[in-house]
Amino acid sequence: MSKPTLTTLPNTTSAGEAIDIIFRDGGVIIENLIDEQTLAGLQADLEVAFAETPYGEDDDFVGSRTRRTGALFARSRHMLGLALNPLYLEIARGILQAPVDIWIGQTRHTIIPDIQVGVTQGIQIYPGQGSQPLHRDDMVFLWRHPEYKREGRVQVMLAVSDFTEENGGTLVIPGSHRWDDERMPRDEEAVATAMTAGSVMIFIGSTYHGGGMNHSDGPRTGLTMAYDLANLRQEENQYLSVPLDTLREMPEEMQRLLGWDSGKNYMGYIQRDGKMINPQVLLQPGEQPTAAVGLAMRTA
Ligand SMILES: O=C(O)CCC(=O)C(=O)O
Ligand SMILES: [Fe+2]
Repeated sequence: MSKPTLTTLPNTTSAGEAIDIIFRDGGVIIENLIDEQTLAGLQADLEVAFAETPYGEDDDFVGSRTRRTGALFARSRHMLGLALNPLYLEIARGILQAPVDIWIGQTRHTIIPDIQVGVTQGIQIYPGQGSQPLHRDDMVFLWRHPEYKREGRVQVMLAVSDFTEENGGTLVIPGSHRWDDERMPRDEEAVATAMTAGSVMIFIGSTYHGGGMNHSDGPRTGLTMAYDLANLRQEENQYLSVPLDTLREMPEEMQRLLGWDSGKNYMGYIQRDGKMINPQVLLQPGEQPTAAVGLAMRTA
């Protein structure tokens, strides 16, 4: 029996149709989502960023034949062409902004959650890179399935170069968004995302996926960003409430408790020199050690 694959839709599809398919399969491919000018701009800006980005340090998750760059809204004005793409934004809002009913006193209020950008990353997979372990990106929130009964993240993977099975097009397990947290993903259940540059794969945080093995003779370049539920953050924004000079005088434990921290699930990292590092190092005096955080992290 052949494996289930993701559906490919034209960019003229309605958000409603795409959302139905995402809820059915966990993701969908949309052809030529962004225009040629945006694609060319992102290609050029990412090329500059990757030229100064070393390979990742480990093969546990980030890939030692993979370059990763971040802070993409600082690096490219063309990010707006992706982030404000009406179809992607409508799909993200349609999935994430499911209303929540609460009581305040005896009055019932319906809250529409806000959404915000949760992550940006350029990912360039080179020949020789093996496949990434399959995972759910909502692991950063330690999301529980099916208990949470809603989605926390709607992610887009833009093909900056063509994605093929041969060059490491993102591996996805269709339908895996419905699995509980006990079920282990198996490599043989995953299918590669094949799409031309400018097309995207839109998927939800609960779908198992991972970078594919590149056994072609050239790099595969992808750009990912996510819209997340904006309530998954501090109520009072501590980053903007406490000046850096005040923070620097505090014990490290307090700095971490104010949010200057990131753990094994990567939540809160910043990208530096190809690594995802803990923001707490920015508060340390002098030369800053930049040990990578994440699943392979060796220090707290
Ligand atoms: O590069 C890819 O295709 C997917 C990468 C990924 O899923 C990740 O790094 O979380
Ligand atoms: Fe991922």
